[in-house]
Amino acid sequence: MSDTPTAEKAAPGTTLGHLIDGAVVTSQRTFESRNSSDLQDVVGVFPEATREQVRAACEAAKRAFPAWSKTPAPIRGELIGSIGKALEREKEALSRLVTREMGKTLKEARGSVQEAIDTCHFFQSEGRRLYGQTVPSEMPNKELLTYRRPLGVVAIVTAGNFPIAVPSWKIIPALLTGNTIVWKPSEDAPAVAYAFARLMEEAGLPAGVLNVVFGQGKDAAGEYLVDMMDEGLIDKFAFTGSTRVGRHIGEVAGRNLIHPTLELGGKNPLVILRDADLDNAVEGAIFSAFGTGGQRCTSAGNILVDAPIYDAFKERFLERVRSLKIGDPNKHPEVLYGPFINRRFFERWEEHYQWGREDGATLLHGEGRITADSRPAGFVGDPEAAYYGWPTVWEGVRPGMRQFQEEIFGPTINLVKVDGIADAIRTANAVDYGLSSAIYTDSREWAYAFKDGIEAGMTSINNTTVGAEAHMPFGGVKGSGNGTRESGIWVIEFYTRWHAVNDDISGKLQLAQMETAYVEPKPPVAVEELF
Ligand code: UN1
Repeated sequence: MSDTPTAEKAAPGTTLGHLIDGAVVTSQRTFESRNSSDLQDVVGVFPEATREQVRAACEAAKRAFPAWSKTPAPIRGELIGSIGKALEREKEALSRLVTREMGKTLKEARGSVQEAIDTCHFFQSEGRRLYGQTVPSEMPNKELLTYRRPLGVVAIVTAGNFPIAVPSWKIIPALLTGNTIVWKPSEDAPAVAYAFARLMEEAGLPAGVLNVVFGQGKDAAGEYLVDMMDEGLIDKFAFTGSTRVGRHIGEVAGRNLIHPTLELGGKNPLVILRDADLDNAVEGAIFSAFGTGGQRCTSAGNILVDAPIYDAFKERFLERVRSLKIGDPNKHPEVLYGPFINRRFFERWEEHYQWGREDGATLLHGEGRITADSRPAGFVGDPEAAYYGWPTVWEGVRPGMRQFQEEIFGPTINLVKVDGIADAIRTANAVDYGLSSAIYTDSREWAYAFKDGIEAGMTSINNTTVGAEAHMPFGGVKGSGNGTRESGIWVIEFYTRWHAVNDDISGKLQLAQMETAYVEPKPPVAVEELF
């Protein structure tokens, strides 16, 4: 280990660089990444990529593709294994950086780094498996084979709420299958992205295989990368973020005949039926609604509670909400959630109070932004150091109301009364999204009816809407995506194309379908006439 070069710590205020073709590249314009829990604390200064730099990154990835795609898959797999080892070694420091930069708790941050490590473990061995098939031919002396081929240059744009786990779901399988990459990480978490990229470089990636360009999305690096599809420099686009941006990426990809991976929003239902274990359901509902301050695409959006237990659930749920610990997760490890990741999310969440009032929902708990004069009992620390939101609970919310339909991405939840399993399924499906879903019940029939009838990519029975494991297919239906899946064996389908090969050694022209030597059947046998 002693001869391993260690990363130098950037002096405060030093602008870090993009990674393009193995070189560190800076830009004239820069932006700061700040500690989400303490806006005075600058985590790092990052370059704002120009269109030319984004193009140069794509061209570097294109140049690196032939050699990387010809590197044997087991060798690429071993390199992925080295990334996993580097992540394991740096897990604690990386987790602290995740907490500092985007504001989730350390427990969650460690979980999210572990998710990236698990992804590396999974794909390390996948490098020894990328199976094709041998298929019998209908002609003699001819063999049919299928191969998985890489796609080429993959453009990746990711969100700030899972700044290492979700990028790893894209980057690791893309690399393993032989593609090269241009990654534009979230402007909310560039420091985590930078550290992750450095660890991937450490594992020995050749220059140009992974390029990272920093910057904002709109009218900036993110949009330039989308434009590169029209310049013919990109073969695959993978995006996690809003449905609105996802639709735009899908349109540009479509006219370029690119099949993008789009992991978009959610408004995830959590159903609690009359026979549920209420203690378990309350705990699950609290974490689904308020874990990560509601800033997961898998967070619960509506809690659908069966009429006979509505009042009992509401009382217990509110009791837990009143005592929630909230504050700076860097200083107070016991908090359930920290600040908003950025001001935009905060403002959007604040606006939903207006929607609730206009649509006639009833506010049960919450007073908007947490300030010195308006702080919940469980708040610890300085509320003015960042954007913190009251845990907010509504009732009287019905399908059709904005807050029922739209993803809000903050600490807020709607309690919706339903009557039995059929009404629960109907109400759960009354949103334009379909990412995750959950039901609490002891009835096998009701659980079965739910998993059979719910329109969602993921369903938990007696567990939360969050917490998908790293080797299961992740993705949604309806407005939550375009049917692509990430993780496990399923993701491989979206970073490779099938190549069908037929290998004829007969030495003559053999025409399938036209000259196939089917056996002629003999005259029919009528069993009745036999005896
Ligand atoms: C996201 O919010 O984009 O299932 C991903 C979960 C996490 C991933 C969330 N494993 O909640």
